[in-house]
Amino acid sequence: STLRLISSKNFYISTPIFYVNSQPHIGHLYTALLADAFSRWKQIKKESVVFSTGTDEHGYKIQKKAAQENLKCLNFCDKISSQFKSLFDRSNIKYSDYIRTTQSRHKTAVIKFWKTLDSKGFIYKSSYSGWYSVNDECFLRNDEVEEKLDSNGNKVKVSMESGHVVEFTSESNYMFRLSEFKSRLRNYLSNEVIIPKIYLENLYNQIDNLEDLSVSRESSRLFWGIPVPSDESQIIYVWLDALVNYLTVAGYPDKNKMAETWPADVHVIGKDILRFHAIYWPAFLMAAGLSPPKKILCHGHWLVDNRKMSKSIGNVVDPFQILQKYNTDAVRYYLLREGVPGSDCNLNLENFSKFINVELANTLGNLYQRCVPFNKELIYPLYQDVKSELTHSDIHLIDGLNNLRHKCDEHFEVFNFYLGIQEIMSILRLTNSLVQEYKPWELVKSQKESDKKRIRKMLFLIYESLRISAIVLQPMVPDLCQDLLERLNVNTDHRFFDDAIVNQHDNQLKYLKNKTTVLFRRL
Ligand code: ME8
Repeated sequence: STLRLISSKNFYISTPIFYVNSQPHIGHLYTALLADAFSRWKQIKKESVVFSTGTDEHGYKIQKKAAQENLKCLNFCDKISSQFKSLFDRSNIKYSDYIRTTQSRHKTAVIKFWKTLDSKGFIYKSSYSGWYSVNDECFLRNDEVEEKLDSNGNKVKVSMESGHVVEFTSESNYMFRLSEFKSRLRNYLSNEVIIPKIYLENLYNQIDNLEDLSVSRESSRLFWGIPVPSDESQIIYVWLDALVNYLTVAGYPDKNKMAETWPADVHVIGKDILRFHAIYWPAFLMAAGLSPPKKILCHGHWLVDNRKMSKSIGNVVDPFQILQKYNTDAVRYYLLREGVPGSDCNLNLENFSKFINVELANTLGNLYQRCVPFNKELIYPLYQDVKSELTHSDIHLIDGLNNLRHKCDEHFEVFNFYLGIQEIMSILRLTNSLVQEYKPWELVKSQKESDKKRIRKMLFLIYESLRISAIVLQPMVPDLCQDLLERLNVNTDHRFFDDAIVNQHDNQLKYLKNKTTVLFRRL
């Protein structure tokens, strides 16, 4: 076992670190949920996982916001960072590391990383003039800006990508030799790094136009950040600073620690920050002699009633509010059930209740309720008791149940939680319709010996269907599944991938605990 410890690498999954310049919204929660559900699935498959999330706390926007609120930068960051943390705690996001870029371990990592890039000849000083977007903290080429009218009717230049106003700036900066990485980046991306594939094409176009990248800002303008080692007049570019968080979590620069975690297995991000993760970050890592991430999961944005969430429209959804109104599992279920990573998703509160009521309360909850009246003796039949009586439809259901974990795995491994959920619901519906044919409301009153046999068989199927579904539903609705598995009296070490198979060798008595209360209340 010592050998295994030394050679085994953790599965490393991350969310972006979130800017503390605004409060958490439903989009941030979605990203964290995708990573959380994935991480839980890996754990169900008995892999050891490092799952990081946290906050991005340096940069001009934050410096400005803190000043507006009359707070010291760090105090302002503490305040917002703790809101993200409590959102994640409240939502059952089971991260293993919460990183903040203001932590000293992170500063050490950034400085070491900068020095490595510098010593390998990838950084040079140059003066820069061009368009700068304060909001996006990036420079833009002429062909990346356009003219627009602002709310007062004045002509302004804006970034075509983000729509944020840009200003013409001249300053002296350190540059990173990004343009040297074109072919290595193309090669890297050709290895199915980006999931889903649809986000790839646009990246190739961007690589064709790559120029060197400014990686510092004059500290006269921006003080809230990590100074360039040996040149205090410059602050390290917030995106370089932020991206290094993934290394900090992996224990960089400690090689022994890193061996357990690096390279990252998957960075989960929204489409707005794909360029930073799929172009800049791998290039930085290659330059530093480190491996780039194995996969990048990119997802679309949440719209609210088909409109972009924005403060000016006033339709930003506060996740705390919906968590309060519904419950954690309902919110998790809805976002993962309705979210399709390869496209934008639409939040609609009517659909919200519909999914929860139809699928969790009815399909799952009612199946559970079906077996409650039969639970008088508290004893459930074993496979041996029923196997000689199985019909074609019973066997069809059993086959489906035995296959379910593989179907889920296929979908969950590429973050298509919605498809896995659909498989689970479809097997639960199949169970429900089979049970319907047994006419349980008649069976419950019957004293006939032949009916007793039917009851045993039906209960066996219900029990196994509930147990297996609950195991594979754990990543999405952990509390509900824990409750259900406890009612079904399933031991905590039997809630893993390999346990999600119809039990043909069991000799333990099964019974329901806490059977009388409703499993999942309708919204
Ligand atoms: O970009 N729908 O932080 P950020 C879905 N600090 N997801 C959304 C969303 C929406 N409408 N809006 C935001 C930053 N997101 C940097 C990251 S990483 C080294 C540094 C999610 O607070 C999505 O994942 O602006 C997006 O990528 C992330 O929040 C951006 O968060």
